[in-house]
Order: sequence, then structure tokens, then C-alpha cells
Amino acid sequence: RPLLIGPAHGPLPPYPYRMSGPVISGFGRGSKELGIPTANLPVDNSLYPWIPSIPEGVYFGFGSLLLPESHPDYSPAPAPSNPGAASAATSAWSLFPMVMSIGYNPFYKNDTRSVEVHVLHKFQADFYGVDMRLLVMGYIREEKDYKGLEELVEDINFDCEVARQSLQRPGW
Ligand code: ADP
Ligand code: RBF
Ligand code: MG
Repeated sequence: RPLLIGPAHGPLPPYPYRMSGPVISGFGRGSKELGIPTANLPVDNSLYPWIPSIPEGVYFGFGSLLLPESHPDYSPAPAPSNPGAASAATSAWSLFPMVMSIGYNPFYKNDTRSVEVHVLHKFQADFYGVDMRLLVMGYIREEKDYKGLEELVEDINFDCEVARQSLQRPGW
């Protein structure tokens, strides 16, 4: 499958979609042990009507986290590009590329639509409860069922590469 998604000049409508919310506990399936922790967000259909309306699948884009000063990955951008850092900030937004799954995880057969985000950054600590803002820039593929976990992980690793390469183009 292709490494680059979307035209060089940037995302086409209806992208980008936006949503935000606190990072909550997920299914506790040990995604972290697979090397693919996923930050789960509450799905509020009334706040974000685009969520139930789009096809389930794997998407990519940017995720921003309001990390508290106490988090080891806290790193305030200089003001004014980061308003939160302007005066004695105790938290600041940090921007990362991400891949995400929206859907029912056919491999696990969930019965509710979930939103889970794998951030393309190696964090020194968890960030449960932290506010996250998502900019969904494009669609990568359908969610699939798999014979085994290794195949799922292999596909997700390729999704990460698609996101990295697609997002590093200047138009994105
Ligand atoms: P859960 O079932 O609670 O979602 P996971 O095994 O999926 O557990 O781990 C998700 C948690 O791991 C996130 O809520 C976050 O606090 C932490 N985490 C650490 N690194 C990342 C990352 N790169 N992307 C997403 N979450 C991460
Ligand atoms: N679950 C599936 O059942 N099928 C998939 O194709 C699938 N693709 C995913 C792609 C990405 C980028 C991410 C972050 C998750 C995906 N998932 C998929 C969800 C996965 O089953 C879930 O994160 C598990 O908790 C991993 O153990
Ligand atoms: Mg998770």
C-alpha cells in the first residue's frame, strides 16, 4: 500500500476534522506491551457529529497534548506561538504526529465505536487525564480482522510510517 496519502499541497476537504477531550483508560489489553500504546478519548457524538458519520478505519494527523509541568516530556514552546507558556505556565501544548483507529477493532469485536490514538513520540511517562486535541488529516485504510496479533502490529507499524512520511511534507 502507498506510503504517501493525499496531495502534496495539503489535506483536501472534508479534512481536517477536529476533536478534543481528556485521555481516559481504554480496554486494558496491554497495547503498551505490544509497543503500541493508544490514548483513548471519550466519544461524544453530539459534540463531534462527524465521528459516527465517517467510515470506521485508520486515520492520521496531529495530536496536541496539554502536558503538566510535572510530566517528564513537558517542554513549553516560547511565547507567543504557545499562549499557554506566556506567563508562569504550569502546562503547555506539545504537538506530535499520530495515527488513530476509529471503529470497532474487528480483531477484538468491540460493540462500541472507540477513538484511540497512538502518538508518534516515545514518552517517559503516561499522561492519563491530560487534554488532547486532534487534527484528523486523512484516511489510511479500513480496519481489518487478523489471524494473529503480529499481523495487526505489523500493519500498525506501517500506518505509523505512512503518517510520518505524509505529514512531513511542507504542505501538511
Ligand atoms: P489503555 O487500555 O488504558 O488505553 P494502553 O496500553 O493503550 O492502555 O496505554 C495507553 C496509555 O499509554 C495512554 O493513555 C498514555 O497515558 C500512555 N502512552 C505512553 N506513550 C504513548 C504514546 N506514544 N501514544 C499513546 N499513548 C501513550
Ligand atoms: N484493530 C483491529 O481490529 N483492526 C485494525 O486494522 C486496527 N488497526 C489499528 C491501527 C492503528 C493505527 C491503531 C492505533 C489501532 C488499530 N487497531 C485495529 C486497534 C487495536 O486493536 C487496539 O489498539 C488494540 O488495543 C491493540 O492491542
Ligand atoms: Mg488504549
